[in-house]
Amino acid sequence: DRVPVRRALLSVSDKTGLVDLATALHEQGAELVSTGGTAKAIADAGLPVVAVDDVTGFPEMMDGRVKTLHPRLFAGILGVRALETHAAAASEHEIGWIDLVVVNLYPFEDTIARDGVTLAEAIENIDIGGPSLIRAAAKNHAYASVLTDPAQYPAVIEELAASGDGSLGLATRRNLALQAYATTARYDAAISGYLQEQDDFGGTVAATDADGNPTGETLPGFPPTFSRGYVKERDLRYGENPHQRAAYYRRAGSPAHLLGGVEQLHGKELSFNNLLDLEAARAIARELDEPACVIVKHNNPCGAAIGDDVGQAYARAFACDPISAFGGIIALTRPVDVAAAEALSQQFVEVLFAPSYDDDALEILAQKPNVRLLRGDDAALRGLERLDVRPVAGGALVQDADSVVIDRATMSVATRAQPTDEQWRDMLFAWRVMRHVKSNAIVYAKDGATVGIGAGQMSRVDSARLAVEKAAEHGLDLTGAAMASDAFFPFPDGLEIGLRAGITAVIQPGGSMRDELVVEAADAAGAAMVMTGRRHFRH
Ligand code: 93A
Repeated sequence: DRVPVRRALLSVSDKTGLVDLATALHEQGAELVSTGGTAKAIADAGLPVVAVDDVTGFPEMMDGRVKTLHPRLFAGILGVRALETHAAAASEHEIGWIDLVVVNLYPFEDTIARDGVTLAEAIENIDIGGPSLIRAAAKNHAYASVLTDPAQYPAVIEELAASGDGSLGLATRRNLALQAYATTARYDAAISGYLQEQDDFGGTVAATDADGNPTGETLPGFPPTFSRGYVKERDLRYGENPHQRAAYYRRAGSPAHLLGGVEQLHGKELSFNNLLDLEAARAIARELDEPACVIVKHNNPCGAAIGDDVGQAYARAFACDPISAFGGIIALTRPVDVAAAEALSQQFVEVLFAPSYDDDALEILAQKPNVRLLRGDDAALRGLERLDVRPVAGGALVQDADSVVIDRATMSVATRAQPTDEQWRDMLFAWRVMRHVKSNAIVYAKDGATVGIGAGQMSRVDSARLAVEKAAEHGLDLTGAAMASDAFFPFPDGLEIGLRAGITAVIQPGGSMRDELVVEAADAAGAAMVMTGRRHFRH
């Protein structure tokens, strides 16, 4: 099951390691066939090389768009050596077998990662001949081998030398074929992902109003097929539980760093759950322009607050639910100073995420060996995640991310009482936090800090009640607080729990058949109610 490499086709954009590989192939007697730039690099190293033009009888043409797309090459790769008919066709058309294809592709991902790249430049960097060669050789791995990455060369050079006859084994060829298809799959996924984010590529859909009637406008649509390539960035020790395997993948075409640009400055390796909760904490922190702190446990916030500085914001976020905050994942929106570091180091923190750390602050925090200190600039990420994808049996559900701008101007007051400026501030703050809380979500906020969070209950009334009970347990007074509800109150009962606890302002989408009763309940208590017209479920 070993195949000696007698003839190799080399066509590489990344010339790293090329000369070493070509030398090894030449030394064991293989003929080298190559495209323009690659042939030049091989010839410059003093090795004999045949130009593809001399094999195909065609010049490379159309600015290199057509170089290797020729039956002399493809038949040489794809022919089944053991079949007499294939062998006869090969000799009739003077086709020589190609036993090894070495190709790495036009750097599409690097191209689109460059600032200011145009669509035309990106398109010119879509490799056509390369993936075809790779796929052909991978298909015919019974006879041919395929290399797609300089990192693969050393092991192959070693195997060629060790074999004695310059051959590669079946296990190697199979493994290389698998890697080859992963490479072309990722390559096309990067192209598809890129085009997906360009205007005018997803077609259009007819816009409808809330009742489903066409408005006459058209909107950009989702592409007919949804494909996104992911590339493994690192293995994780385990998943949500120790018996689950796990890894972190980044999207093909996005830069090769952790989670969109996070740097770990200190502490243990990040776990699967750390990364999951960090995502939740950062999403809320990105909503808040002020100095702010968000503490997340199990993907829900257990406290969030704005303040004069992040130290104060932390203290107020922590006060919302000090018991749950133990071992929390914390995101801050401003650099960490000494005062904040001192406050934070009083608690058991699993992960701390901030735009930066003052030197002295870092020193204080780093005294704890385990706390994972992360630095990341999230301003650049705002509004970047456009799609929300969730796997379901046999496929995935895809929707726009719920990143629509929260704008007071689109909201209306439904009660006799008009909200004060402070009530507006607390309602809007609660609203921003609330849309990241699992439904049914109820958030109570006062003076720019959450004072009660009811998350993930199957009944809205339970979320409203649990948050009040926890606030009482932690000695928090809801008198004068604002209440936010992610969807309308179907009955007044949920709202009444808040009103009895002392809230004086409530923000909710409205739109229930019984809105009138709900407004009546608010009016009876003298509370102000704002209708947003837009709900924020997070199931
Ligand atoms: O434009 S292409 O898609 N047309 C082709 O026929 C073709 N054949 C190989 N690009 C093609 N290639 C690519 O050229 C290879 O995948 C490789 O990335 C590059 C090597 O070109 P050179 O040897 O001239 O540097």
